[in-house]
Amino acid sequence: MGRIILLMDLDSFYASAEEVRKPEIRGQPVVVCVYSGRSRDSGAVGTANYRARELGIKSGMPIAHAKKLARGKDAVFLPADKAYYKEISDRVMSILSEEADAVEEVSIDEAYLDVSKRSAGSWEKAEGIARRIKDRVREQEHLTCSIGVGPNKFIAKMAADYRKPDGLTVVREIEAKDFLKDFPVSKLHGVGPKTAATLKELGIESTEQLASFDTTKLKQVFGERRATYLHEIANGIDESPVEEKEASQYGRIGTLKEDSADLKTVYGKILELSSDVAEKVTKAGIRFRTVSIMVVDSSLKAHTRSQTIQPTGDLAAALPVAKKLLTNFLEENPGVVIRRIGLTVSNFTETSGQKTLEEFQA
Ligand code: TTP
Ligand code: MG
Repeated sequence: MGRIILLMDLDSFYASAEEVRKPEIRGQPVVVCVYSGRSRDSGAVGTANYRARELGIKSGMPIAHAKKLARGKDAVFLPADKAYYKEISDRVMSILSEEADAVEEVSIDEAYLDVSKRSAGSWEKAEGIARRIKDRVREQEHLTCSIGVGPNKFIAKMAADYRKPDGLTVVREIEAKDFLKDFPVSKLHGVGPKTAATLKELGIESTEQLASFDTTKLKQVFGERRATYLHEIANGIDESPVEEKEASQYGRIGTLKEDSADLKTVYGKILELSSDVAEKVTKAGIRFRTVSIMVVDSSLKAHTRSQTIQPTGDLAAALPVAKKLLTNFLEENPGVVIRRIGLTVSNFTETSGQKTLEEFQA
């Protein structure tokens, strides 16, 4: 049985996250800035919403340049609030971990999911899972995402980028080569401007050309490893597995049988979810420092409460902390009724090759 892999990417993530908590800015161009702190406008654009992209504003652009493009356009410039985006990201990743056999976080707003087992190799089932993820993320976080479904990570990624925002693109194994053939090589995931320029010198511009190019010649130019990689992706081949080890958090979120504000009932659900989280922590061999509860109330507003503790690899140590966080939440929010509850541990002290989610920091 072949694999079925999904890639989920949140749409204009930081900007959309700001629109969620500031309804008054919805409909305006929104630019989220990562300030370097040197002078007033030094730093780069983290992201721009799609309205602001229409003005030519892009991720990575100097803030001063973005301000010029936005002059007279009623645009909103906001500083990035990473802690807030990470809370949302953790809750989304928890949804994903409920919907997949394995999840590999790629960045704060992007993850690969292996759904081969649970879809039993059925593309219809896999598409159903993708739709359910989109619905759940929209309902719980009021955010849209784009999902690509494919026979491997590379095709899933290309499919996710194909239609954005709010896209869902399924590329079956038999359609993969045809799907890829008209892409310019510069648009292939993993091919940067330097590689594209070298390929152009060889007369290769389309993926179709790369797919059928003489591999011996390709190896002379790029070396064995890189040439094999390029040849394979152009042919829609990518054997790399979805690897859980790079997760920045392990969590599970679940829906209560009935909405409730009763500590015992809600904590009972946390206990139920905790065995899955414990299993992941043990399997990954990590120690965590932060325990969080994720609450979605009956009006579908999402909340996170966290506490830092001594590093531990034992989930049992997280349970009284989660109970305390829940008790405090209920006390601080009288009248709020809980619909969904989650448990997350994060802030790991030992992982193998963990990628930092702060990699975008300027
Ligand atoms: P992306 O997924 O690359 O971009 P995006 O979610 O904003 O837009 P798209 O709809 O095209 O997916 O990156 C995720 C977040 O990472 C983004 O919202 C902000 C942050 N980021 C930076 O801070 N700097 C950068 O240069 C990039 C590319 C992203
Ligand atoms: Mg994104």
